[in-house]
Amino acid sequence: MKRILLVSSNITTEPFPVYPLGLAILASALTGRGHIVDQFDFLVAGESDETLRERVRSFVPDYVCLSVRNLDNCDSLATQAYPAIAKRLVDVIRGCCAVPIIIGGSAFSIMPEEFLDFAGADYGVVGEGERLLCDLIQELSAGKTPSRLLRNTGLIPGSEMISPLYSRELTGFYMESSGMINIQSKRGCPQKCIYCSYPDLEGDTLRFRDPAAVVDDMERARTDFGIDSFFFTDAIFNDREGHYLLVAEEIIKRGKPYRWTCYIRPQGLRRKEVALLKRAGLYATELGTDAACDRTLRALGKDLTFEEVLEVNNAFVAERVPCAHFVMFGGPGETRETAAEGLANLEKLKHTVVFAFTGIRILPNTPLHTLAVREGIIAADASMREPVFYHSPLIDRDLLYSMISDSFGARRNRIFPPEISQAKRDILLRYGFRGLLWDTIIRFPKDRVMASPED
Ligand code: B12
Ligand code: SF4
Repeated sequence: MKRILLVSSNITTEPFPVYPLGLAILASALTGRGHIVDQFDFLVAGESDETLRERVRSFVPDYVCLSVRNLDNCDSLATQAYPAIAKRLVDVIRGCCAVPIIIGGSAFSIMPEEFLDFAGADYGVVGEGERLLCDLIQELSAGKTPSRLLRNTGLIPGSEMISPLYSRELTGFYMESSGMINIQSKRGCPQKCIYCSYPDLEGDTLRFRDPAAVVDDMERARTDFGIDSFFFTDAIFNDREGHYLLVAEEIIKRGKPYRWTCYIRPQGLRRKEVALLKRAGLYATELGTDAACDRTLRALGKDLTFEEVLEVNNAFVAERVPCAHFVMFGGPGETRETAAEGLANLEKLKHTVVFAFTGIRILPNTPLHTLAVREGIIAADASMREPVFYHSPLIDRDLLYSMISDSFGARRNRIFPPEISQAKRDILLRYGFRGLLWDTIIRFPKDRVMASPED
């Protein structure tokens, strides 16, 4: 039995602070192997190095595990980068104890070799960590010398995925700051969008948890911590096989109401499915629309059409469930014409919110990276740790910026540049609202009296 301190390094509060679910899963796995685990969150600790030092000194760990979620905020217009924080925390931990430091998490796993060297941790675990971390600690405790960087040889089947062990201290903070806790009903994504690292992180086949186990986790969170609001962190909630409908049915069957939200791929979802999700507690959803016209959707490998996006939007409006579209302009193939076509298309999306971004964060091991190398935008061996964005060479960036700004105008439900959304959020937070918050902007047809003209 060892004493293991888990540390979340994520301090990003935009679009809202997110519960470190990875930490809760690692805590569950390690506790299951008989270890004593403590969960520390640098954001909850007010980003205080001294508080971390105190926790290390008082807990006296045999191992410290650092979780790194984000590389940056993916906003080309107001970039923030986070790897330096991970490095700083490694230094702080080293300065007050001499135990092995193990690093993992999505940001780390996107560029493990480079990140391990940069942060200076002792060991790194790539991808899902619950099994490998337990094995690594067993080996180290047995005096063996495992390799510095460990990779999974196979992915954990859905039926063997374990429940998270939420921490009281952390749930209190996140319910207060963002009004929700995270949960996962599956892993993996079979789509091949050219800029995306999710299939690399989670695998390209869907691995489903038992819907009953998922809802058991929700019930336990309510019983233990009074939580009834969740975000499903699945890469795509509405999988083609329809597992998501089974999860919704299971929630309904238990007869206990929850509020929850998720990420939806805007394809193949009709009013019937939306109605079921709504009955199960879906109160709003974010749509991975990503591009605004068929040419750019195709260039991004989205495998969907704008007509399909429109149909899904209309299904949400018909059921009066707020939805928001996230759209990136300036990707491969973007020209003045496609931008104009895309902006005209977005006007067809009624009773919704649109968040627009320009440029696409280039991540290693993606087709976008290969394209950017081919087009001479980056060198093949360039470090991707600090954010580099793909901007279509076929349209001037300032022109694109003003086209989007002019088209969106001052409308409350059209958000560009992305940073203005935080100012709007801050106002709502001050009034005591919690959750996604953009959903409070939307007015459906019956609410016309309160609607702003553009709705
Ligand atoms: C759901 C999600 C969201 C939701 C979160 C909602 C919520 N309430 O949580 C929303 C849409 C709001 C969101 C927002 C953002 N996200 Co996001 N998000 C995800 C997603 C799909 C899943 C994250 C998750 O919770 N997974 C489930 C948990 C269990 O997995 P995990 O944390 O990775 O942990 C496992 C392993 O990593 C590992 N592990 C983790 N820590 C450690 C530590 C050690 C020591 C070890 C051994 C192992 C280990 O073991 C865990 C269990 O298997 C990932 C992509 C992905 N597929 O991973 C992107 C992802 C994490 N997001 C990303 C980004 C950039 C963001 C934003 C900055 C975007 C933006 N500008 O708004 C914000 C930041 C939010 C914040 N405050 O941090 C990036 C981060 C990397 C990067 N490019 O910088 C990712 C990887 C997507 C990507 N490829 O770009 N996100
Ligand atoms: S963008 Fe969404 S649908 Fe496309 S590969 Fe990534 S997770 Fe899958």
